Amino acid sequence: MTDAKRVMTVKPRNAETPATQLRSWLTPNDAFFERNQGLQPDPPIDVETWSLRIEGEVVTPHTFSYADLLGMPKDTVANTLECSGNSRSLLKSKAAGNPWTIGGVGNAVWGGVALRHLLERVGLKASAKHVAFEGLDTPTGKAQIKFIRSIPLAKALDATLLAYEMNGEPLPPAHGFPLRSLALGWTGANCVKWLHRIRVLAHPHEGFFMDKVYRVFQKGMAPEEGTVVTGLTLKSIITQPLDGDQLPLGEILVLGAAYAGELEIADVAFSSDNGRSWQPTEFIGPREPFSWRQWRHIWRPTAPGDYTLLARASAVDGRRQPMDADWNVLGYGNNGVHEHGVRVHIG
Ligand SMILES: Nc1nc2c(c(=O)[nH]1)N[C@H]1C(S)=C(S)[C@@H](COP(=O)(O)O)O[C@H]1N2
Ligand SMILES: [Mo]
Repeated sequence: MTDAKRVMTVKPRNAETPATQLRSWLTPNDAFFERNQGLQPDPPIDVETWSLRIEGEVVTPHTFSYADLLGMPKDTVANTLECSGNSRSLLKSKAAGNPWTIGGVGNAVWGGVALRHLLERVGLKASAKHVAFEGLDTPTGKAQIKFIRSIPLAKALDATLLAYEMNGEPLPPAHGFPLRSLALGWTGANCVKWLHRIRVLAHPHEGFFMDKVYRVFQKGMAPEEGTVVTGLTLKSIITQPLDGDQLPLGEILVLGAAYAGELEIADVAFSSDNGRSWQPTEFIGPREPFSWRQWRHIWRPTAPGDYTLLARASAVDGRRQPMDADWNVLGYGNNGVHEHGVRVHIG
């Protein structure tokens, strides 16, 4: 059963990828985490009747069909997608939200059209500043608030993909079929599924999913005063061995991944003595912008006992993963080294 997703809520569906499925560079589509504020369109959207409308601060609003998009220049981009709340349950002091461990993340190769091409087609007015994305999922809760998120125009033009393929297959219904946005290197909340409308705005979109959540704030602050989540935080995870494993004394292959969104990982250090000393690790697998690096280390414990294993990533700009997470009310961006420690028993 270790390979099944861990379902946290059923309606809407929120489920995380098991650590065993985070050991390869590509996360299989059927193991990829699911995060939903609303209900997935059921039955799946029909591409014959579906369309994508682009309007707002544009010169010529336009409606694109699925065939129109397939006919445009195709981009294929590897991108690690992570939920802002990933690792929340590992925080030392509790934060509200889905209790993710490390599995609210995955890496895939996405096929689609750069949003820039569509924005060039419709033409931008001088007033264009933000780009809002709207999906076709059904809102839950009494207030019936749609999941609408906007990103700055610069990000929309530089590094945003409208994806219709995931790991070489049509985008699966759970991940936004027929089309989703991907603000490359940014948290999942900036990557709207079941996309059907894009509005170019003169200002950020205002609404629950912009102003009350997906912001980093402290107790006593209004959520609106917090900063909006954007790029993934610099982080490493250990995917083998698993927390609580009992292993015989001998050589142990330690596996993990490290990622930092728009920033490249420089190296990952490993400790088996709770951070007193550090050993280098070795990268394995592809190196692509916006994607995690897989790493490994051969650990040779010399005595039986209980050990805490830690991994610490550095980025090319010299930044290092913090030893302890910066706590915030909604528990976003947990990248603490200690929080991600794995305890094992040897012997
Ligand atoms: N339409 C829509 N898009 C959405 C969401 C949603 O609830 N509705 N959830 C967002 C969040 S918070 C995350 S983390 C990612 C998760 O993408 P996945 O389910 O494909 O892993 O989708 C994002 N896009
Ligand atoms: Mo998320």
